[in-house]
Amino acid sequence: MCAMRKAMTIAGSDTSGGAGMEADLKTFQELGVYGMTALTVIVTMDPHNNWFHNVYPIEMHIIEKQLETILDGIGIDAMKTGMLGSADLVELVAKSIDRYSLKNVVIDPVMVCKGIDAIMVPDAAAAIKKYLVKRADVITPNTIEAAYLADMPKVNSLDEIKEAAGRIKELGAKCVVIKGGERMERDEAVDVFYDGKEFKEMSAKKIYPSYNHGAGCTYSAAITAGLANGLSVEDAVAQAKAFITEALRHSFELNQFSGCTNHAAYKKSLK
Ligand code: PXL
Repeated sequence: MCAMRKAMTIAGSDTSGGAGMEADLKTFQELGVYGMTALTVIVTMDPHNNWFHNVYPIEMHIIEKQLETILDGIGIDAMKTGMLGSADLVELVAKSIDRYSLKNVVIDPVMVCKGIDAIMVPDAAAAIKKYLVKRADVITPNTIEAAYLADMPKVNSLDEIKEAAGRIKELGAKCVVIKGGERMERDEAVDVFYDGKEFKEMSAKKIYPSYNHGAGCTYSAAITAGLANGLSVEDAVAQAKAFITEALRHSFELNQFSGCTNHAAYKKSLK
């Protein structure tokens, strides 16, 4: 018999396959972790209208049944959140983390989608700040989400990223990883890791063309898989950075609107 580590993602389905639970499951698989999903919303893209995203929520009672299946029925070694879509669902996730004493909790506070920098569902974002930040072993905002959580007008420079990481840590997250990403005002994509003791900068050269749809989901899923496999937070984040860097180096075009990260690239690079 083989002891398989298990991880759950509470996330939306990206029908185009690069982000959301599709990215999470592919990443879990690549890192040898058994993945399970509680599906929150289905996102479709309009090929006739500039790839416009539509979001279709799953009913709450169905999400509760999915959580019951996984948490009462099976059990997990780590979990992550993705697009939650409503304040009620954020509260349900917080209650489930407490009720089942869940460990290795990675919160990807998805509030914006590529190309749109406005917070998509303000009530859900406020609930993430109130209920989920303090329950996170690791929280992985991008610079827009970090600015919202840290209550700062903008987070673009390295100094601003560090300031935001400190503020988010004060809200109760155990460890903060802010993804500098392509929005950063420099040639390198710098992520900042802060566990309350020291700031660690992890930088990689920006890659063009940037087919980076799903990069945030993939990165946080790789951290989750590392934790499920028993790595320390620091080692899980370092492995995830290597995973996403390879996935971006081998990213590919999906169509004229979008291109996504290559989930298979990291494992191939090890051969
Ligand atoms: O990358 C953010 C994101 C998260 N989750 C789902 C998505 C997207 C972006 O399209 O569709 C389901």
